[in-house]
Amino acid sequence: MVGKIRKAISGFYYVEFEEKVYECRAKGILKKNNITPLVGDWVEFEVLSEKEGNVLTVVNRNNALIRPPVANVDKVIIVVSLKIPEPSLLFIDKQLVFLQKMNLTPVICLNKTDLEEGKSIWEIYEKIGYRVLFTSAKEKSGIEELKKEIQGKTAVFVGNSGVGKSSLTNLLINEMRMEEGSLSKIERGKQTTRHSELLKVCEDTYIIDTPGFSSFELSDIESKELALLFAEFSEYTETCRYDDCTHVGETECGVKQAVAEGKMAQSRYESFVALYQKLKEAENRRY
Ligand SMILES: Nc1nc2c(ncn2[C@@H]2O[C@H](COP(=O)(O)OP(=O)(O)OP(=O)(O)O)[C@@H](O)[C@H]2O)c(=O)[nH]1
Ligand SMILES: [Mg+2]
Ligand SMILES: [Zn+2]
Repeated sequence: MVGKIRKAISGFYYVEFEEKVYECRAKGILKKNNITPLVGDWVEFEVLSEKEGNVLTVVNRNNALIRPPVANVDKVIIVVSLKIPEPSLLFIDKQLVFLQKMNLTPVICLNKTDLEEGKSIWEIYEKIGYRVLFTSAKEKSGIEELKKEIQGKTAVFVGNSGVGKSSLTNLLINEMRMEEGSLSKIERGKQTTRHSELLKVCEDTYIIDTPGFSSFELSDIESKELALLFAEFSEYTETCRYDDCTHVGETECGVKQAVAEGKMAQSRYESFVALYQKLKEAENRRY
């Protein structure tokens, strides 16, 4: 039998199969092969009783994120709070680098527009070519746009704690379910999310609500490939004096020039340098 993992909590996997959920443990073979099942994974499992089972194998994944640990996502929504908590551009840029590396193009959702406009952040990312949406879960604005983004997909909402992931998730689920008129509304409490959970919105549409996190390590990325993961850099690197320009110490650098001429956002460059130095330090420690 093949089911989908809806939730993973302290060694238990909640596997959905034909509208029923089985509480499963992972069989030893998975641990031996160092495979950790993730929320969103399709798994082969055996039924032990009415409500229990064992996960036997993980079916091939399309992709797997590390932070948050989820698999088989079609769409990543980076939720940013425009105020309370204050947005961190470095955190956004780091997320973008990580997702670029994974070949996933995220949507940036600027939430809490009732508290702050956020036009300047919108400009930075819209200009690079990212899809940037404005929402207010409080005023229920921008929800239509968000709906269109996730329709027919498995979408994961990521971002710092308190930015509004769960609020947006709940709104979307209830609105989309009402339109479809089949599944019942959900009432989830207003609290800090502790576990990632795959929620069925309506036919073919799922949302994974995840716990917030503010720091994570960029692993498996080398300092010298970082520039390639900053989407807009390629427009400017042609005019770098050296082919192997790091865009950090060199003076005749197309990227630096673009910043000086106001073509590229200063904040993006600052994020690049901060992340580059972090990666470099880690590399120096390793070798
Ligand atoms: N003013 C305002 N408050 C909002 C908005 N969206 C969410 N909030 C509030 O912000 C707080 C945090 O919202 P959550 O949806 O729990 O945030 P979260 O991202 O799920 O947080 P974690 O589960 O801790 O990661 C709650 O008090 C919400 O009511 C919004 O658009 N405007
Ligand atoms: Mg939450
Ligand atoms: Zn350069």
